[in-house]
Amino acid sequence: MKIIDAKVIITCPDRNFVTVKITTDQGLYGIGDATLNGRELAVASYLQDHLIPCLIGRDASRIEDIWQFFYRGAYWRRGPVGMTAIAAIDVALWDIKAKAANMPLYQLLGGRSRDGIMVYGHANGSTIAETVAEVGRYIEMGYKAIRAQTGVPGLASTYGVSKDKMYYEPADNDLPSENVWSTSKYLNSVPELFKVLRETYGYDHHLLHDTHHRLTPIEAAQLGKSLEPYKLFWLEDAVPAELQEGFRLFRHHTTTPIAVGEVFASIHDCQQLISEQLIDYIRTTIVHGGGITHLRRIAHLAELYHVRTGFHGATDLSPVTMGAALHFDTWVPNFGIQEYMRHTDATDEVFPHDYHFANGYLYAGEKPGHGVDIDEKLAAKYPYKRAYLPVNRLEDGTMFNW
Ligand code: GCO
Ligand code: MG
Repeated sequence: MKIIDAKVIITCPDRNFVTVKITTDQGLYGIGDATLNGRELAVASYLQDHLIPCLIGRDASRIEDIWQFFYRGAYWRRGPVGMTAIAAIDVALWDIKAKAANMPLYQLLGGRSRDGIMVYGHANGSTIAETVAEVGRYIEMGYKAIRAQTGVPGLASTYGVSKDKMYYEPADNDLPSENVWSTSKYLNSVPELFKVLRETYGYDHHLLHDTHHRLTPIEAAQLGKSLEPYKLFWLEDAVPAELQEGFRLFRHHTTTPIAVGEVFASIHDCQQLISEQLIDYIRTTIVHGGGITHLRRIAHLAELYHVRTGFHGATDLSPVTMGAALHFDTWVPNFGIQEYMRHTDATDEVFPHDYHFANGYLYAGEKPGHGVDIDEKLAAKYPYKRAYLPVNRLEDGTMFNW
């Protein structure tokens, strides 16, 4: 089965998405997501200018060989731009293989391990009272797990808190907007949120929180400890993880479960975190971690060390990633949870898909492949629009982590 065409489609139905479409001489095609928020055109160029010329004419069924060709063959390995480009091709090829086998992708991966995929939604508000009300709205919608973020008194804006609630959009400006951050103000406000949430709703629902890489290991230890009475499902990205051994200090001071990894691009970014049992959930997902072929290796390593998956699923990951992730989640033995931020109607129309939400679970569809398509005519109506994530400064003006 020869690859006769491969192209990159860039579209902006409320936000930018980069998609790869690969067509074979047997008339089958597959699609993969290549969206890297705020750096979309770099991945598009990497694909168009460097990978696609090498792809035409290859046998579409040789997924592993093509993966190795692009990974080892690049000489410069593992960066997010390259790994996102490889992931897009990999997912498109798995889509083709599953279509050729006339099977939903999860069957090809090893079959069903569970009935539904537990997801968590994002509740946020500028005050604790507003966030508590939002969590209530998610409980009413049937969610079993909810991430809660709230505004920090004294800070003009906070990560994860948005006006448009359900469709929280992380990239918000043509050039990066600047936010101001104070760790001490933040650390004083978070435990109160979870105290009120548990007093209001009890302990039947899973609650999660994302710190977005803002703390040092000892600050993360303090936060984890102060949240212990509220039994979080996880505390996410408390510490930036370039220094994997830095998690030892954090880990040894708290029993709050730890999640990290949405910005990782390969197994080498989390090998120590996993093998030293410094984390409980690995968040690296298909689009930024080299596709299904590479995520399988991460999941298998994680399984050895009691680490479960908790795939990133923000709105900047397209429905194509969500579809592929749900098939992976349906199969993977050490599944933990799946993030689910809803896409807008315009995005859903450009990417018709057969997964659905019911009662706090998402369900992968039964169509052959990963079940997500792209409406190219509609996609062409939404041209690329530059958009960046915000950046962060401390109150004295020092550049800090977003
Ligand atoms: C999450 C993430 C997002 C990221 C975004 C960056 O947990 O969903 O932290 O909010 O900031 O995906 O592109
Ligand atoms: Mg996050």
